[in-house]
Amino acid sequence: MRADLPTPLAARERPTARRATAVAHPNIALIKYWGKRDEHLVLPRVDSLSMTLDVFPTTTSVRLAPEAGQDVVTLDGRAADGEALRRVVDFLDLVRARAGTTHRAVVDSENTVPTGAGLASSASGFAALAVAAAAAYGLGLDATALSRLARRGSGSASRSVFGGFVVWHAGSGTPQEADLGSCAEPVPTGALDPALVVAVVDAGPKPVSSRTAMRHTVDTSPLYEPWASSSKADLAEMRTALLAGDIEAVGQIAERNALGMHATMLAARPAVRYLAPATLTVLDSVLELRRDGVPAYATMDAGPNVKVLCRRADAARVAEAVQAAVPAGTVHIAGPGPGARLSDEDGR
Ligand code: 2P0
Repeated sequence: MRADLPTPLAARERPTARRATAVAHPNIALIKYWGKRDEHLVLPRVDSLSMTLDVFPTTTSVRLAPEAGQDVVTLDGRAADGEALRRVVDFLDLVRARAGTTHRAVVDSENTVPTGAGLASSASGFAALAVAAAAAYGLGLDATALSRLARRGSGSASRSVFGGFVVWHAGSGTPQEADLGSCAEPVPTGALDPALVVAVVDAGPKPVSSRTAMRHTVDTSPLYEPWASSSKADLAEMRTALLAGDIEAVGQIAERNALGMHATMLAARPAVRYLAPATLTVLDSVLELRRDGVPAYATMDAGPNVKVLCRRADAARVAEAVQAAVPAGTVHIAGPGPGARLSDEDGR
C-alpha cells in the first residue's frame, strides 16, 4: 500500500498558500475620535474627520502558514508579544472567521512612524494589516468593507483606508446596525493646498494608551458629553469649510476641537494629561505665527506632539518657526497622502 501518496482529499484540504503586502499611511484627525459606545465592535461615540498623510507609511505582509500552530507576528523586526500580539491575533481571528478557515499566518510589519508617540501608528498599522490580511485570506472586500474591517483593529485605522480628507461615521441604531454603518469615506473639498507640520517633541512611548484614556474619560469626565455634542457641530462646520477651501476656518475648527478633547481628559478623575511643556511652547509659536499673519493652527492627539495645519506655501516658514521653538524636537512636513493599497511587492 502506498501510504505516502497524498489522497485526493488531503490534496483538496491543502490550502493554496497566499501572501499579500499592503502599504498604509497614518492620518491626523481634525475632528477627533475620542470615546467608544461599544468596545468589542470598536464603535465610536462621535463622527471624526481626518487627513491621511503622505509620510510615515507602514508596510505589512501577511502570509498564510497552514502548517503553523500559531500566528507569528514581527513588528519592526522584533517578535511581537503581550498586548500588541494579542491585538493582531484577535484581528486575524476575525478575518479567519469570515474566510471560514483556521489557518495561521506569518505577519511582518514595518513602521516608519515612531510607535506609540501619538502619531497614529495603530491607524496605518491596522489599515495595512486589514488590506493585506483580507487579500491573503481571499475575502474580496471593497474599500468600504475594508474600512469597516480595519476599524475592528483600531478605530482610527478605518480612516487610513482612504486618502486625503476622510470622515468616519460613528454609525447608529443597534450595535449590529452601527457595525455596518461605521466606516469611513472620502470628504469632498474645494481648492485647498494644505500641509501638516508635525513637531515631534517626544518620540517615546506614551504613558497611557489612547484606548485606556478614552474609556477613562468617558467614564469620569464631566466635560465629555458637552465636548461630544459640540463636536457634532464642529464636524458640520468643518465640512462647509473644507468645501469652501477655507484653510483658516478649517484650522480654527480643528484647533478648538482638539483643545476641547484635551479638556475632557484634563477634567477626567484622575486627569489624563498628554500635553507637555514642549507642547505648549509649540502652541505659543503657532499663536505667534498667526499674529504675524500666517494661518497656522495646531492639533494634538494622545501624546505631546503637535501637528500644525497651514497652507503648503507657508509650510517651510511654519516648520522653521516650530523648530526654533523646540530645537530638540524633530519637524516633518506632510501633505495629503493616499489610501491603503496592496503593494506590488508580491508580483501583482
Ligand atoms: C483620533 N485618536 O481621532 C484620536 C484623537 C487619539 C486622539 O484615534 O482604541 O488608536 O484602537 O480604537 O484608533 C487614537 O485611537 O484607538 C485616536 P482604538 P485609536 O485620531
